[in-house]
Amino acid sequence: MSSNGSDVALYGHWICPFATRVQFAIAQRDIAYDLVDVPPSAVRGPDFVLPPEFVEHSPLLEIPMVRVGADYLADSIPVLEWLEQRVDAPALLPAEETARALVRERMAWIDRHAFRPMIGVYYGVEPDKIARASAALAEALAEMGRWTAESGWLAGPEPSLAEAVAMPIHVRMSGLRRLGFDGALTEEWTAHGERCRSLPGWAAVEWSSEQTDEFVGRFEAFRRKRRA
Ligand SMILES: N[C@@H](CCC(=O)N[C@@H](CS)C(=O)NCC(=O)O)C(=O)O
Repeated sequence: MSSNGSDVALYGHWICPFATRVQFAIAQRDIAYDLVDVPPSAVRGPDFVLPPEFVEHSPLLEIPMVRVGADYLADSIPVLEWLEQRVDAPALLPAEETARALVRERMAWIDRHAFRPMIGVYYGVEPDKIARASAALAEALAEMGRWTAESGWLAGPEPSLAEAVAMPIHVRMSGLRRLGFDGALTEEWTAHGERCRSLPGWAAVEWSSEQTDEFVGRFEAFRRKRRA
């Protein structure tokens, strides 16, 4: 049992950007949790055995999955929302309806317009595909930078679940660069990244240079294999 009366476990892995969203939110809200390391299938060693409760409760066998007490849920954005309801801790979703709607709209926008091209950059094999994903990502990050003009944050006056959804992009930016992301970043987006680094949740998700190297190395190997 944690100090806030909940009992939370995150089934995830550092390299998974969807798990990073949830881990950031949990840490930012100062929720005590256990981390159960479940690497994505491409990263699992041959002897890795999936925890039985993960097999039972993650319908697509995807991380992140979260347990609160005896209940389980998978899928990052629903999990972020669920944790807001289930765990009594500082909120990242505002109480007021209009403000809440803005956060939700922006989470969905980031998922579609920034996350997809971000994944397109590192899963890209052909240079023209990588270049197209890169241009789309740069455009999305410029738009997100514009959202921060007023308050410094993506959706309202405080850090919110929109920050949680976007955080993996900041975490892996230097890796994305090495994998071919060549878009120009706006000052607003870069300043948002700096602001995010000062949040308490950042330390839980930040990558070491070894983690960046591993991320880059895995996707370089993936490209070599595909091109062979
Ligand atoms: N829509 C899901 C996507 C989660 C997802 O794609 N997770 C990947 C790892 S990054 C996964 O578990 N893939 C299955 C596998 O590796 O076997 C979410 O937002 O949580």
